[in-house]
Amino acid sequence: MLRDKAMSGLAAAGDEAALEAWRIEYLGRKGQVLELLRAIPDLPAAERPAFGQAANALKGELSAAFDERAQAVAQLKLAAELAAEGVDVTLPGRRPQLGRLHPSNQTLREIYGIFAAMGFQVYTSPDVETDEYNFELLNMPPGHPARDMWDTFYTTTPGLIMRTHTSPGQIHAMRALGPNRPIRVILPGMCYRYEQVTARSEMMFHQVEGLAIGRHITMADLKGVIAEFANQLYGAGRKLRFRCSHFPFTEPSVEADVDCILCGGKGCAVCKYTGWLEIMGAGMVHPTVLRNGGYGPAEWSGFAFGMGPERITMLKQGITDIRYFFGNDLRFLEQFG
Ligand code: FA5
Repeated sequence: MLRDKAMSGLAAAGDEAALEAWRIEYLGRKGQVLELLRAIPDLPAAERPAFGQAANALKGELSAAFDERAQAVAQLKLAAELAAEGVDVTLPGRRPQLGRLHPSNQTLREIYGIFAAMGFQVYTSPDVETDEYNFELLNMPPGHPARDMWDTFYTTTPGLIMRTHTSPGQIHAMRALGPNRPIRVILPGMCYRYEQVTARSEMMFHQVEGLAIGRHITMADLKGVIAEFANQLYGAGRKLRFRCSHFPFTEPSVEADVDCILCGGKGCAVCKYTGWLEIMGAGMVHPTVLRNGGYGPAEWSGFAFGMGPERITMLKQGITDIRYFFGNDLRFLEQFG
């Protein structure tokens, strides 16, 4: 009778509070089972053993049933909690935002690939330069009028500047890799110029310099390398032309043009109706520069060139304003992936 009542009470206890009330009621110190045990001494002696045994058995049975029920109730509670905070697997997933290469870096990698196939290694040199490397060793002593071609950011440390072009890397490369060995390197990096920022000109932009030094290098090698590069980067069959130019660190100096990739040479707004697009400055390394790099000009010769990947990217992608490149506007950057 007591057992049945206790068991059905236990089955009905659905939470921790009800379980605790049940435990006190039946198994507590003043609970009904201990009451039974306490009543033993009042019983006739002959009935005591059997009664005691039965009461103890009931106590054991109810304790075990209690433990079992407590465990079941705890599991139900956990299941309810999980269901409440659970993941709705039917919701559509959130697409993770993928990073992508900056358009300048994409062009840089393309350039590295083309020159790597022609045996050019990448060599990097510092963004913060000395006046000596940026100008003097490149055949522009203090006061040389050609320095005006590069408006310079000076630092508060005398003689220390932000490099205005990657050409000082030519001297670093020759001194590090020479003197008695041929060199074939490209030197990519940021350049800084105290310039009016316009749609075509930034004050911070990349350049990729090229330098080849050897015993029998001629202008024909320069032409061949640039023609191969132009065909690879802008598509096969490009026409190339060299125009006379001047850089103090090359002699002779040229500027290389390709026929306009947009109008095919007919003339359009991008090529300013000339049919040609300038792609780089270049020339044969000046004997003074060779000497400053540790190479004797009687035995060694070389060519060098310098190009701007942002301008190249603008042409290839039809970007009309260079200021987008470092404006950090995701709407622009996300278009290139
Ligand atoms: C030079 O800086 C020379 N050092 C290039 C050179 C190297 C000539 C080796 C001979 C031998 P220039 O100032 O023209 O040259 O710059 C080279 C390229 O850098 C330009 O064709 C252009 O693509 C890029 N560039 C120059 N100024 C800017 C600017 N303000 N913003 C973006 N790109 C620029």
